[in-house]
Amino acid sequence: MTLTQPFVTEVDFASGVFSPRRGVYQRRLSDMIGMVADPEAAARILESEGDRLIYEVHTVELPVEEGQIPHCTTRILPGTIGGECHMTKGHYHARREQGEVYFGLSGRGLLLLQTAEGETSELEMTAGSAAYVPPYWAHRTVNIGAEDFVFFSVWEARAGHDYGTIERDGFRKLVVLRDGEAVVVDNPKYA
Ligand code: S6P
Ligand code: ZN
Repeated sequence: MTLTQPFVTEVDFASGVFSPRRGVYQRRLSDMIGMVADPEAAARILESEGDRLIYEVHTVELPVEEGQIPHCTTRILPGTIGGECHMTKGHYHARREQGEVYFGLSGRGLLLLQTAEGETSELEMTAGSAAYVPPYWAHRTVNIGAEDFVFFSVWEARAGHDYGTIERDGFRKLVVLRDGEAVVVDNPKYA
């Protein structure tokens, strides 16, 4: 066990930026090819406009050990890929029994959840929403507004991330823009 020193981070609600800056990573269109419903549409955008930023994550760096509580912000930019709203990759926790809490900071989002047994849930999030991701639910967030959607997450260090299951099977539900409105539809390609 490491004795971690207490620390405080200032969070900008509009952008999710941490001060002082700690860890940051970005996911661009090229990182999302295996996750979007229409990879050909993604390839066309890549060709015509380049590798657009889809989301970025500001995070603290903590040892992966029992009792540590990682936390981060995620900023998802507005936009669509082949009609599908910008979203995170989505994952199960590698340790399925670990849950998580999300807190909305700005913009409008949908939190998509699903279980391996086939249950699904969609929760709307805005600034001030505290959403609970219970154990055993895969989770993905989607920007359904015209501004950045920014939220804060808190989880247990040993939860880990399983992206492979979602990359292989997809999510059961997709969020697409129809006449300017985000709607949740069944994913015709769900394995
Ligand atoms: C971590 C938590 C979030 C996501 C982040 C990016 O357990 O659920 O911090 O990591 O929103 O999404 P993803 O699906 O690319 O990890
Ligand atoms: Zn998670």
